[in-house]
Amino acid sequence: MQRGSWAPKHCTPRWHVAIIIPYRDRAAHLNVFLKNIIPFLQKQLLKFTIFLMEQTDGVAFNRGALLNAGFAESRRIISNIDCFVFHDVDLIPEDLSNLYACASKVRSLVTGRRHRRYTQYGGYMGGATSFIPQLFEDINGYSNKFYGWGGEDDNARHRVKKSGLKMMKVPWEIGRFTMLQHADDSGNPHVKNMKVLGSDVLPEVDGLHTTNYEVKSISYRDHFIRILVDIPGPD
Ligand code: UD2
Ligand code: MN
Repeated sequence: MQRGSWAPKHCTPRWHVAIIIPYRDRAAHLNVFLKNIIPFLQKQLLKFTIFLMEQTDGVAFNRGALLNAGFAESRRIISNIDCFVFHDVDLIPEDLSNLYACASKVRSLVTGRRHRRYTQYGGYMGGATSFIPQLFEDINGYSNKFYGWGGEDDNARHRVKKSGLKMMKVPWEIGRFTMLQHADDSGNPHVKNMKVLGSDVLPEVDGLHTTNYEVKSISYRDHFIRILVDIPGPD
């Protein structure tokens, strides 16, 4: 067994899932998240490894670049991961039948928050999404150009469409999550020109293959692997 991974003992798991968490300065959320997600994934009898992709201070938060770095680094550490779930730290799944697995299409695992339905525009990509590695490569990952809150999820929707791929979402009833309360983060100001950028930054010019980051440290914790990365500021 790889360090930092978990697998069921009495059956052969169908997937080895990497849970990639974009993260900075949300220790209270991380605690609650881990307490909930670990038993949840264990009950689903998945083999899994959680990667906490933590961005150093100084540059506005960049969720897309962190997720790209998480994809690349996790594959470098464990070569045979066959399913990726990109997951906000503040979302707790409420229904055990929301299987954290992959399909031949991009899957959005989130449909609503508690009893509220998210605005379900087609291709909603926020919160938690699963990809087999080939699909993530097909859309060239996320854009790296979104510094601050917003836009990278809508841009990902354009990338899926532009690459001729389809998305699926889990049924409304099982895709409900609790979102932990939070205020806006000072290191995560709203993205300017979100709409323009949302449709403009396309997979041909920017994404997984152009992600620029420097790994500062990798540490193995009890149930996850923390990777601290420096992301250079916007050009
Ligand atoms: C929505 C989306 C999220 C993302 C974001 C826009 C849902 C449920 N979530 O989240 O996926 O598209 O809009 O960028 O639709 N984070 C930190 N530290 C920070 C800032 C962010 O750890 O200082 C991480 C953390 O994992 C957080 C995630 O980034 O859950 C998304 O940021 P948010 O929770 O502030 O944004 P929110 O809830 O509007
Ligand atoms: Mn949130």
